[in-house]
Amino acid sequence: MRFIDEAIVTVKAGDGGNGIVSFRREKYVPKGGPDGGDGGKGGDVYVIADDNTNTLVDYRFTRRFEAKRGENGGSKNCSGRGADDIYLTVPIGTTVVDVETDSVIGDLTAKGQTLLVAKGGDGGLGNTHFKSSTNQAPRRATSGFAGELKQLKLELKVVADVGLIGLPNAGKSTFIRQVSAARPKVANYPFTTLVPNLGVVDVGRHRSFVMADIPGLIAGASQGAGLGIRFLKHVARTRRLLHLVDVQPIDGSDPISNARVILHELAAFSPELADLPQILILNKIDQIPEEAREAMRARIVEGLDWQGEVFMTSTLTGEGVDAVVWHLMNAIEAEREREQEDPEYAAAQRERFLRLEAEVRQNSEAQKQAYRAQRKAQREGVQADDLGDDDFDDDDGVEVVYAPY
Ligand SMILES: Nc1nc2c(ncn2[C@@H]2O[C@H](COP(=O)(O)OP(=O)(O)OP(=O)(O)O)[C@@H](O)[C@H]2O)c(=O)[nH]1
Ligand SMILES: [Mg+2]
Repeated sequence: MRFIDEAIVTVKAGDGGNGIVSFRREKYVPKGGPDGGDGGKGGDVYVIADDNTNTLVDYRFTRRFEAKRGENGGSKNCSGRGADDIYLTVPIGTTVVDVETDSVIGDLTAKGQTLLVAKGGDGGLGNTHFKSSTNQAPRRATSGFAGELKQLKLELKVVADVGLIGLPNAGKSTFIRQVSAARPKVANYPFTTLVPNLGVVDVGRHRSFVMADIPGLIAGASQGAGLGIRFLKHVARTRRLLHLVDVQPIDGSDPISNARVILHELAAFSPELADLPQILILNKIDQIPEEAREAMRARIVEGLDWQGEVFMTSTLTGEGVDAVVWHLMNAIEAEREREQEDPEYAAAQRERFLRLEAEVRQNSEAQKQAYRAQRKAQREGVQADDLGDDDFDDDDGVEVVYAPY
C-alpha cells in the first residue's frame, strides 16, 4: 500500500443566495406589501476523519472542492434553500493547516470528528426587511455573502511510537526487519532507505508498538544536506528515539564522533526533538569479540558522556534485539498507562507533542524554502553545486510517498 503524507487542496464554501425584491400580488389587495424572501446560506466545507482510509492519495487527483451556492429568495417571503455542506474525508491523524497563514486549523484524531474549514456565505436579505414607516414599498434587497475560499495543507503524520535514527548504514532497516514484518531494502551502501518505513512490533498478545525507520542523517543535515531531516517530522510524535551506532564502520570512522554528528544535527534541527528520550544502540557487535565488548561500550558511553539507556545488538544475528524490544514495550506501556490515569500528565505530554510538532513543522518549512532557493539559484546558473535530484517534489502539491507494513 502506498501512503501519501501531504496534499494541498483548495476549498471554496458556497456563496449565499441573493435576497429578492418582490411585492404581494393578491386578488382584492391592490397594493400588496413587500414579500421578497432571503437568500439561502451557501454550503460549508468540512473535513471529516474516517477510519476507512489511511491515505491522502485521492487529493493528488482532485484538488479543488466547492460547496454549492444558496438559492435566491422567492416571493411570498420564501427563503431560498441553503446548499448542502460538503465533507472531505481524510484518515484519522490528519492535521489541517491554513496555507495562507500557516496556522493549524485543527487535528483530526478520532473517527467521525469534523472540522469546519470554510464557512458558507449567509444569504442576502429580501426586501421585506427594509420595510419601514416611511418606506412601505422598499425596492431594496441585498446580495448573498461570499463563501470562504481557502488553501489547505493536509498532513498525515505517521504515528510511530519509536523512531530509528542514525547515520546511513548503521543498520536501521535491518533492525526494523528483525522486529517487525516491515521489509525495507537493506544494502551495504549509504542511503539505501529513501522513504520512511513503518513496522508494527508485536510483543505477545495485544502488546505492540509502531516503529519508524527513516533515511539516514548525515553531517549538515540540519542545514539541508541529505534526505533524512525532511522525514524527521515522522518521528516527531514518538515516545522514544533509538539511536543506532555502528561500532565498527567500514570506513574506519570513530563511532563516538559518528554518534556526535547525529546528536548535533538533531539538536540543531529541533531542540525539542533532541530532548525526546533517546536510547543508544551499539550495533553490529558481531564484529567485536565478546571479551572486548564491555570495554568498547564503556569507551563509547564515556566518550559521549551518555546518561541514557544503552544496549548492544547485532541486527544481523539478532543478538540483543529482544532486550531492546522488551525494554521499549515496557516503557511505552508504562507511559500509556500513566496517560490514562493521570490527566495532568496526559495534558503535559500532549502539550509537548504539539510544541514539538510546531517546531519540526517550522524547521522543515524553513529547510524547504532554503532548498528551493538553492535550486532556483542553481537553475539560474548562479551556483554550480551538484544539489542532487529534485527530491522535494512539492510542485504538484504532494510529497513523500512511502510504503509502511
Ligand atoms: N556485521 C553486521 N552487519 C550489519 C548489521 N546490521 C546491518 N548490517 C549491514 O549493514 C549494512 C547496512 O544496513 P541497513 O539496515 O541497510 O542500514 P541503514 O541504517 O538502514 O542504512 P540507510 O538506509 O542507508 O540509512 C547492510 O549491508 C547490512 O547487512 C549487524 O548487526 N552486523
Ligand atoms: Mg535503511
